[in-house]
This record gives sequence, C-alpha cells and structure tokens, in this order.
Amino acid sequence: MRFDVITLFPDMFSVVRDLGVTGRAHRNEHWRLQLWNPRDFTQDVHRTVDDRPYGGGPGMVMMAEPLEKAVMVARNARTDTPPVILLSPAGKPFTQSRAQALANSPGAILICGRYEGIDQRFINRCVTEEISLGDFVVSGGEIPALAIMDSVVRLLPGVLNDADSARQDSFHDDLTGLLDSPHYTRPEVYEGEPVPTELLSGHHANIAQWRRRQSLKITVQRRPELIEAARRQGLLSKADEAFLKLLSRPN
Ligand code: 9D3
Repeated sequence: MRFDVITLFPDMFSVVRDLGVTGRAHRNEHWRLQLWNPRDFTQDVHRTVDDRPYGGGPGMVMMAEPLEKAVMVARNARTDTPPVILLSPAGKPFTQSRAQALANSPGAILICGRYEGIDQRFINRCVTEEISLGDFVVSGGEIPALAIMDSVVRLLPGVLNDADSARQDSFHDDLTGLLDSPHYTRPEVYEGEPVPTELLSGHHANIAQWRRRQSLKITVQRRPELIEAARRQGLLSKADEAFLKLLSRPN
C-alpha cells in the first residue's frame, strides 16, 4: 500500500507515519507515505501557490499549475495508476466501505486543499474523485487525509494485533450495525458510580443480552436511522424487536 499526499503542510503527516498503529505498520513496511509540496513546483521567487478568485469574493484559490506538476511527479514515482482523490467539503461522504475498498487496492494520490478552494481546471484535468469527511468545516484537507489513511492502514492484513483483528469481522467495528454498548474497567466503584451489576455477574448470556439492549437503546436515541438500516439488513432478531417495542412505550 502506498499513499502519495500533495500538501502545503507535509509536517502534519508525521503523526500517521510515526505514531500508534499506523506508525508501527509504517515501520513494518505495510505501507509507504510520500509527501509532495506544491510550493516545490513553483517558479517565482515568492513560491506562489494561490491567487485571488476570478469574479471576486473572499479568500484565495489554489493555482492549478503547482498542483498539476506535483500530481505528475507523484504519478511518475509509481508503477500503478492510482485514483487521484481530492479531499473536499463538496466531496462524496467517506464510509467504512470506501476504506475497505482502498485497503484492497494499491493506494491513492491524495490532494489536500487549503484556502477557499482549488482552480476547477486542475480538478477537471487531474482528479478522479472527491471525498468529504462529513458536514463540518476544517481548515484544509490534511486532517481528513490523515483520517482516511488511518482508517485504511488499520484494515491491511497483519496490521492490527490478534485481539483487534478478531473484533474486525464483527459488525461492531463497522458502522453498518448498531452503536457500541458502554465499557467499564476497574475500579468497581468510581466516584460513587458502580459498574452495572450485569457485567459483574459472570453470566455470559446475561452480559451479552445487557450489551445488546444497551446498543439498541443508544442507537435508538442517537442514530435512529441505523435501526431501520439494521432491520433491512436482517440484523435484528425477534428478541431485539420485542425490546425495541418496550423502549418505544411511554412509561
Ligand atoms: C463556504 C465555503 N466553504 C466550503 C464549505 C469554504 C471551505 C471551507 C473549508 C473551503 C475549504 C475548506 C477546507 N476543508 C477541506 O478541504 C476539507 C473538508 C472539510 O472542511 N470538511 C469535511 N471534509 C473535508 S475534506 C476536505
């Protein structure tokens, strides 16, 4: 797996390259990261990468030429023909299934925008798809690119430890199911609040039932649309439906 990232802030990427699960995977050569700064593809003394928008309006626009040159050099540094993905608030929402598809591929060239936007002619000429992380605003594409690489690298075979890998095929790790139930660890009472007695019983069937019911309850409260999706996917049992009916009763 290889990611080539085009960014004005290459220093931001040490986090995914050096730390945690993705850092270990990078040291173990499960993936490579190559960074390309559009400023290095300018000609003028000021190394200009942005200019004022035609038609007026606030902010600056990233110029096409330094970006296109960076993409060309990144492309030539690879033997395959990867997708060229622009991180954009106007992109298609990123999902776990897109992460899985990227994990099953040789990787991608990721373009991180800054300023108000990017010259559309660069997008038309070089970009194969646009991806958004969701309906909120961040200052540039870098943090979304980091999140995408993290989500993809942890899916590569051999990257997670055995315990985490075992959890991966359960629908808990993928958001197509229900939201997770709460977790507790020592001490048994914290600031006067005890661990739910069900989790202390050692009765595995009761623990599983308590967790399932907590998941259903939290999902109804926070993401009711996921209940309908789970139902359509045949993920809800008769017992689940009975519990949901109980939850919806006024009490
Ligand atoms: C009102 C115009 N704004 C668009 C919503 C301007 C604008 C805001 C933020 C233009 C670029 C940016 C920088 N954001 C990204 O590049 C970005 C992003 C995001 O802001 N939210 C969620 N996903 C992404 S992916 C890239």
